[in-house]
Amino acid sequence: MGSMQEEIIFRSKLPDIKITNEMPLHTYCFESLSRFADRPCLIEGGTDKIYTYADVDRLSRRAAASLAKLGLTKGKVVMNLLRNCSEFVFTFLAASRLGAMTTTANPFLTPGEIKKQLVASGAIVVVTEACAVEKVRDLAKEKELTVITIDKKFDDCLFFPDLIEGEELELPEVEIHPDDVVALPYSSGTTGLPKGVMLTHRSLITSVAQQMDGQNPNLDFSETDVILCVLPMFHIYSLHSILLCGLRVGSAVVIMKKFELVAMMELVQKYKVTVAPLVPPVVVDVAKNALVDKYDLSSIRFVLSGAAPMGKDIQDAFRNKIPNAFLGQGYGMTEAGPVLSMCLAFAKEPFDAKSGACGTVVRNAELKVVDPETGASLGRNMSGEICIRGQQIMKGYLNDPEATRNTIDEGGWLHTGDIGYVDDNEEIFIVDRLKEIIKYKGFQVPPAELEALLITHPSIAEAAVVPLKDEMAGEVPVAYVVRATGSEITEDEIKQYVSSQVVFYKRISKVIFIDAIPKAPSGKMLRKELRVQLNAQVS
Ligand code: 4UV
Repeated sequence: MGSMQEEIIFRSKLPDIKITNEMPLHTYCFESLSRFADRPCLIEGGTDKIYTYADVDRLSRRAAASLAKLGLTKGKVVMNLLRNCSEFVFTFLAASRLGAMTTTANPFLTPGEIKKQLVASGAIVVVTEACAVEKVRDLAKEKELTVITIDKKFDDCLFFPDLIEGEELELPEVEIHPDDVVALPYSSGTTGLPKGVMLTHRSLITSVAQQMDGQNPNLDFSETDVILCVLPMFHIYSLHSILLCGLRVGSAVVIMKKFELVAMMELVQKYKVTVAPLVPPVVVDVAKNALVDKYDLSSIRFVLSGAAPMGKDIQDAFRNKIPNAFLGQGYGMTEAGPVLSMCLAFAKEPFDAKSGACGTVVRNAELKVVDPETGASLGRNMSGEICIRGQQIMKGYLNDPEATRNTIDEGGWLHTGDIGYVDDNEEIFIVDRLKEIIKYKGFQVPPAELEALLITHPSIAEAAVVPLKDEMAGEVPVAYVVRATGSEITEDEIKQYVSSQVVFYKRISKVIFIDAIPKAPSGKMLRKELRVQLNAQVS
C-alpha cells in the first residue's frame, strides 16, 4: 500500500536550521543563562513573588540534590501533581538534571485517576499541594512513594521549602543521553486509555529549537517578553510553549494558578504581558466579555491559541476587539513533541496568516496528508490524516510497544488522527478528527476510559461515548447506553455514577438510551456513526 507511490511532503516556509540537540534539556534551556541571570524568570501572579533566572537555576539544583537523596536517580519518575506554581518548574528542571523523568497530572483528578497514573508511570515521588494530599495518601502507605507538599506541612509528608533550603549542594554526576526520557505526560493518543508519552531530551530540545532558534525564529520571543502562563503546566502546551520556550530566550513567565477572567486581565495590565498563550474558550471569553474593555491590554503583541479548533469567526472577532494583539494558532499533540505547526505571523520576519488556519508545519520536520482508507499521500487542498516526521516526536508510549507501532509507522511517521489539509500558502486547516478523543476546553476526555467505567455498572450492558459540539467547552462527552436486561437505570443515576469517579471535565453531559451500539462486522464500535447522528439532531 502506497510504498511505491510518491510521497507528497510539506515543509515550513522557514529554512531548516542547525539544531544542537545532544545536550540535556536543562542545559539547553539555560544555555544563555549568564545573559539574563538577574532578569525575572518566574513571577507568581497571586503573591507577586519573583524568581530571577539565577534563582531558578540555583533552586532547581537544590531540589535536584534533595530529590537524589530520596532516590530519584536516573530513569526514575517523579509526579508533579500541581497547579501552576514555581515548584513545578524547580522539580521539572531538577528531574532533568538527575536524568529522571517528570510525569505530570492535574491535582483535580480523582484518587482513582491519579492512582492509575502513579502505578503505570512507576513514580516514586509525588510533589503536590495541600488540596490533593489526601488523594495520594493511601497509595503512599501501600507502596514506596514519598509525598512532598509545597504549601503546607503534614506529618507524613516532606515539605518542599525545607528541601530547597539549607545545606550546600551535592549534585550527583549523572550522564544523560539525548534519548533518555525527561517528560512523561499522559495522553490517550488516537485510541484507548491514557498512556505515558516518552518525550526525550532530544525531542523536547528539537521542538523548542523549531520555534525559538535560528535567524528567523517561528516564535519571536525574547528576554524582554512577559509570557502569561494561565494554561496548566501539567499539559504539554503550557509546559513546552510557555515554560521551555520562555526559558530558552530569557522571557519572564507570569504564573496564574487558575483561570479567572478578571484576575487574568489584572495581571496582564500589571505586568504588561506581551504574549498570551490561550485555548479557544478563553479567547471567546476575551472576545465577548465586556469586562475586558476596562483593562489596558495594549502590551500584548501575540495571542496564541491551540489545543482545540478555533473557527474563523472567533478569530476575526478577537482581532477586531484587540487589534494590537495578533491572534494566531498553533497545532500540537502531546505525542508529536508537541508542536506540529505554528502561525508564521509570530515569526521574527513574519508572514501573513489566515484566520482559521492552525499554522504552517514547523522547521526541520516533514508533514504529509494521507488518505485514511488507502494510505496514499495527498496533495494540496485535499483532506486526509495529518502525519508528521522529525526528531521532535515522542520516543513511544511507556511499556506499550503495540500502541507505539499503531501511532508511529515503519517510515517514522506519527499519525495524528486529525483530518486536515494544507492550502496553497502552506497553511494547515484541521477539519475533522478521525480519532476518538473528545476535547473539553482543550482537556483530553478519552471515550474508552468513560466506556470502561460505564460498563462496570451492573445496570449497563454496553456504552459508547462520543463528542457533542458545545459553544462553551468546544465539545462535551455524551454517552449512548444499552441498559442491562430488566434495568431501569436513569440518566441522572448514570451521570452521578460517573461524576464521582472522574475529574470534572470528563463528566457525562447527556445520556441517550439505545437498544444496541452500532458495530462494524469486526465488532468495533462505530462511534463516528453515533457522533454524526448526535450532532445532526442537535444542530
Ligand atoms: O495531546 P493534546 O492534548 O495536545 C495538545 C497540544 C497543543 C499545543 C501544544 C503546543 C502549542 O504551542 C500549541 O499551540 C498547542 O492539545 O491534544 C492533541 C489534539 O488536540 C487537537 C488535535 O485533535 C490534536 O491531535 N488540537 C490541538 N491543537 C489544535 C487542535 C488546533 N489548533 N486546532 C484544532 N485541533
